Amino acid sequence: MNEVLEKIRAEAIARIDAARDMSSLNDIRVAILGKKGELTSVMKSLRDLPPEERPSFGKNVNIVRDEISQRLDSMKAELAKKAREVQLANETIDVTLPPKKMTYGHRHPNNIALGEVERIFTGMGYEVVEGPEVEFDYYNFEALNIPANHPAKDEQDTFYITKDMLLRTQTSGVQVHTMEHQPLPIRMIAPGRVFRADELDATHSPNFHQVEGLVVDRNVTFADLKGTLEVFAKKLFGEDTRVKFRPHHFPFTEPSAEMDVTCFKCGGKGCRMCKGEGWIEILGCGMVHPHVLEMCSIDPNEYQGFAFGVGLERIAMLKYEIDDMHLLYENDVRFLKQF
Ligand code: 2NM
Repeated sequence: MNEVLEKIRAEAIARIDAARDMSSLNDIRVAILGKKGELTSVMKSLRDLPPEERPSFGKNVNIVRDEISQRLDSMKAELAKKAREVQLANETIDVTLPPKKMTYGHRHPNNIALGEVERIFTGMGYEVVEGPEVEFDYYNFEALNIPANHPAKDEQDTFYITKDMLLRTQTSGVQVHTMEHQPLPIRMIAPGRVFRADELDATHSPNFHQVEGLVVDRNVTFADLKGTLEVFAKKLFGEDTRVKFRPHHFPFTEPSAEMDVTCFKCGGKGCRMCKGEGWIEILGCGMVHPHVLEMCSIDPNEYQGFAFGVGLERIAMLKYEIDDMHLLYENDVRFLKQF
């Protein structure tokens, strides 16, 4: 065989045998068999040979080309097989390993408390109604009989968005919307987020949650209010709980009261929980002011209403004995999963 051919053949075989990956194998194929490859240029030199030598030289080029080509193919198959073996070894799964412990999220104490409050009132035929957190001044203050010069309207206490729009400071606007649009009678609670320009401390936050309730019907009296809220207190804090009403003032109710419950920790004897008082203040309430009913086109001579408002954080903190409100806003699962 021609010396040049033999040199190409020997070098090619050596390079192929030394190749360790697909890309170097491909480089070798291009360098030898490609358009500008060594063997291709040798084939092009065929026309420089005497005519009688051309057939045997051509035949030899083909033999060498076939041999190199076969060698490339078998090396390619071998490398692919090795790569697959490495891959399989890496992907081996030890099914006997112990499982990883999964950590779950947890319902927030506020949300657990809300669930209880909702269950108690829906059980008494109340509907749960939601409304906007951004409210008109009219629905948050004016329709609730809160006068323009009332201290609660101060920019120190209320987040205003424009002159007549604000972040609601109570959910009462939802009751006003309901009284304006729903047929009577009404039995509803309105849970939701409310906003006050307070600094966050152990018992205050600039945004917290309230549940307010409203009943409007014929022949509704303060006795209905007392009976309803007593049932609520017993269901929420235990059947032994007793309640007491103290006169209070709200612009939107007349008469108004605050309700205390006997301390569910000490039963009324006095302890750290109730600060030695035996009683814990739990909510504000009252008979809906006739002027509030009138502004919603409800005739106070025909219909009366009672309403109340509770702070959800306060209920959660009492029920689950949480003494710092910060904990309710940090959402540390180690804290949350205790309830
Ligand atoms: C409270 C206390 C007392 C109240 C009044 C009304 C409405 F819209 F019917 F006038 N909704 N909520 C109310 C009454 C809220 O929160 C401490």
